[in-house]
Amino acid sequence: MNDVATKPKSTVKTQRPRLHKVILLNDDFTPRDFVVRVLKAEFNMSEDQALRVMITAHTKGVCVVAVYTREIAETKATRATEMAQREGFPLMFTTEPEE
Ligand code: TYC
Repeated sequence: MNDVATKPKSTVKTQRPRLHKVILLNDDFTPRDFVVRVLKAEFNMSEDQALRVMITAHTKGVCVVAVYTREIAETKATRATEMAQREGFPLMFTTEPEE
């Protein structure tokens, strides 16, 4: 048996990092199949998931793609936006902190 006095429970709370949303914005120029291709490539989505997200942004104007810690969300949003810029499309991904 353990005869060492039990440590009092710590009152220090572990802080979980705040999560940030990656948001896909609609535009009138980027082809639908290119949006799907970017979502699959950068966010590891299936064809089905990517189609749903693309159609939601297309009809509502925006769609939350995924949530990550801040640095990962920003890196993915930048990479996905740059992928479009290289092809001459105005497709935009932004990030915002979750409440
Ligand atoms: N609206 C674009 C079109 O009609 C397709 C599109 C969908 C673009 C979603 C961006 O986030 C977007 N070609």
